[in-house]
Amino acid sequence: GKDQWPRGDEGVWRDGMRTVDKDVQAVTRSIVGHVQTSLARQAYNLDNLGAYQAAALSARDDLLVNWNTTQLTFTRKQPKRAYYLSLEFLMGRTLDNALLNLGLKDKFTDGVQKLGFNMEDVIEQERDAALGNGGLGRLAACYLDSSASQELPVWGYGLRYKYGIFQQLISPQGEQLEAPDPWLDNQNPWELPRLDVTYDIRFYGRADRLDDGTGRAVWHGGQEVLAVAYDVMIPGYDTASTNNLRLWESKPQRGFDLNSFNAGNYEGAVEASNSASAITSVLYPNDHTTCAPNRSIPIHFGKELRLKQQYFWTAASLADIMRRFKNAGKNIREFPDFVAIQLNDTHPTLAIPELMRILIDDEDLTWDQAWTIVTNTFFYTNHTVLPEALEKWPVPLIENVLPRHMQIIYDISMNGQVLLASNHVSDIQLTAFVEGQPKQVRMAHLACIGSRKVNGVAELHSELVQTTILKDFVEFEGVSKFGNVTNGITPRRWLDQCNPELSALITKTLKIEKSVWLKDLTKLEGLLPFAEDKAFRAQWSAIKQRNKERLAHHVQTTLGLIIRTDAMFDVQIKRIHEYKRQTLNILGVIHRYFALKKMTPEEKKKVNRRVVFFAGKAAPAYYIAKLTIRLIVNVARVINADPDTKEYLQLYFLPDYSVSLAEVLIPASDISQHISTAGTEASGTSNMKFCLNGGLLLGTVDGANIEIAEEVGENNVFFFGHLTPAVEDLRYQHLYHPVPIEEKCPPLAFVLNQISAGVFGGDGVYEPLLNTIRQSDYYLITDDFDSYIATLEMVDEAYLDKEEWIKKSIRTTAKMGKFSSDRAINEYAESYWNIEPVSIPTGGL
Ligand code: GPK
Repeated sequence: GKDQWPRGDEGVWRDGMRTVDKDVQAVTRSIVGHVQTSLARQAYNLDNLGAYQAAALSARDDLLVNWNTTQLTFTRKQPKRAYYLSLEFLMGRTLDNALLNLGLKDKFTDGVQKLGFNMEDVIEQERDAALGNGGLGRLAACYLDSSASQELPVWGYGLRYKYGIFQQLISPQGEQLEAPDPWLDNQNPWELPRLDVTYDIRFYGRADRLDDGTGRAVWHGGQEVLAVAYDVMIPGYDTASTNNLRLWESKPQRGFDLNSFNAGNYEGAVEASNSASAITSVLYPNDHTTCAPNRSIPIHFGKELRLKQQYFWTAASLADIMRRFKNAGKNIREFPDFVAIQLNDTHPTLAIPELMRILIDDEDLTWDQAWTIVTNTFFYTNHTVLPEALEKWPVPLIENVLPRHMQIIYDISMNGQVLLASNHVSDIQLTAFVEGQPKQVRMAHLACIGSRKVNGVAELHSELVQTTILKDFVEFEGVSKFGNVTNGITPRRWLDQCNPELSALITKTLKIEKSVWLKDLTKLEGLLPFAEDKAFRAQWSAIKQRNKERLAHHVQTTLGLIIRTDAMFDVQIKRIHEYKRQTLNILGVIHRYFALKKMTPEEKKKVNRRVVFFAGKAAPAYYIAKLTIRLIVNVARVINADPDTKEYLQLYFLPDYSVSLAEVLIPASDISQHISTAGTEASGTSNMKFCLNGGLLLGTVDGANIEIAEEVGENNVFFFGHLTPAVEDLRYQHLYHPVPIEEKCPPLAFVLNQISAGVFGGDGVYEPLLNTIRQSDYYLITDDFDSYIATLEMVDEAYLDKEEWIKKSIRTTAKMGKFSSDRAINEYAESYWNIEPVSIPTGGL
């Protein structure tokens, strides 16, 4: 209506509005315009980086049109919205994805070419936005893509780290070195600074309870830090719907503290401003956080800055959500009817006491009224049951940094106890606290008690959440509070974008529009009959071959290594962690190496050639994980140089694993390894990506591997190892009835002894790593080694039957429909958040 146009002549406004539909000429004009004005550069000396920047600015203009329309539509319609709070968003590159989602990829490719550039080279100029460690952060990114693609009103909230996950370098000795990731150095065209959207966030000071019987308190004094919003546009696929990811930057409230400046304390003033900026300066590089790998020293013990990050982000996000809610003119009691907040792991759990604080201290609600609102607003997703990864914060630390929140947490705990007593539940040691000196708050317990629903990320994992870490709560609150949402991945990035040839073949074969099957991935089942079609199989395997060549080319240009492509590509890429068992894989490689050395030339001719790839980062303080990298690199050095074996076995550790590297590795893989100790990998998501691209799966009966096997059929995956129920008992046996490895598993003993003997150098450096296996062997390497080796041999045999292998590959892709993140996000929208799609008009308002 007229009231939506605040000033002037509507026709003149409309006339000036940009739209998205463009021809190639509009694209080239827009790019040239940005070269000329935004970049202030000359056509004659424009390099690839400049071309990328201009193309990105042009695509950004298009995104902004849709983004504006979407946000205005939400403001007018006031639908219930969901907010995804995640400390990590592992976005990767944006340009290619944005163009594909906008349907402008071909036009830009043409346009860029007319201007003398190659689109692939231009795309390669972009730095990854790597604001995450691994699976948890990438899941958040896939969920944003799916939310926008399904026109769901979902915003992400996170932190705008100045430095993302560290850059990994490998020293000549094979050691991991960390360098900062200055991803913002070349400007970031994908973010909009919102210098007008700011909040003051308090730390420290005092909380004084009022004596008026209301339970209210006043929190005052301490330090105030400014939160500034940066918005990142999240385009949906084949829709105008473009959501928002709001990232907060911390700044000193005023450039620096004028009072101390005037008092002549210049250094003190600058110090205060430094500490404010420090909050969002760097992503914590620990995956499965809180505890050091020796399972006794908490990494975050006393890590005040991490706690400040968590509060800064949750407080700014809640203030923003509350402001938006209030602008809509609703009554505070209706909050849960318009707002759902998803807690991605326990990192944002402080949002629970923070919302209580707002409702009680600022909105004058009673405790019970506030608690009803809170427990109908939040939803909590657990991502791990590893005991050492569960967040705990020392009470004295919270008391100092967030005195009012500590009071509220105590009150939540006390109320829980009262409820318990009234329910005659006597013997469970409830809720938020553990004993010990100092006392610690168990964040998973607080997140659970303060949420409407709690879910795990794959069926087995969700079961384990209910029977182990949150068992008491299931008893206390009832099983209906607990659920499962199996993770998913976006088929846009993880098939269409990273494997364009396969995507084109699928479209041609299914005879339906790409935009249809990419949004209903179960349509892939239509590929099943083509597994029997020889000509189709030939095309399928030719694409895999070209993807291997693309990877080999990438490795050659970036690392200068020559990789043979007439071999099976065997890939394990993920964070380096004992539970993920990269050690099992490298020990298997060494075993294969010695087996090859013993063979006659005749025997070798029958061998299946293998190229084994590893990639992944280790947390900088995770000593054993770093040793694992060092071992892999040094084994590679020996194996790749050995004339007896190098034709049959090659091994590479590719440094600096990233989303962009995954996009090259995954489509090239024949088989990938997901070999965690049973019950430890909550879900895994790269397993889904490999299978979607026709790679077969070698894995344990763990996480989403199980559901993948259910979909594709057990005869199309390679499973090995002990099952979850056996794990506890095996660990007990290791401790109380240990059997020497020489007896238990002689081939493994041989491999370990070769490493100790220095065959791969190192002068004894690997002993601490080997001792984790020789001593308690917590992750069951000695128990699973034999079946692992036997299964690797089955894989070899299967691969030698080329046609059968391709059939398995096709069948695998065909049955991956379930693992689209569209399905997962719909489950959250329907069964958790209770939100509905909002259709967005194309071409602006
Ligand atoms: C789980 F607890 C954590 C963590 O700190 N970081 C992380 O990436 C992963 N995860 C799980 O390890 C994966 O199994 C899972 O697929 C992923 O989260 C997403 O749920």
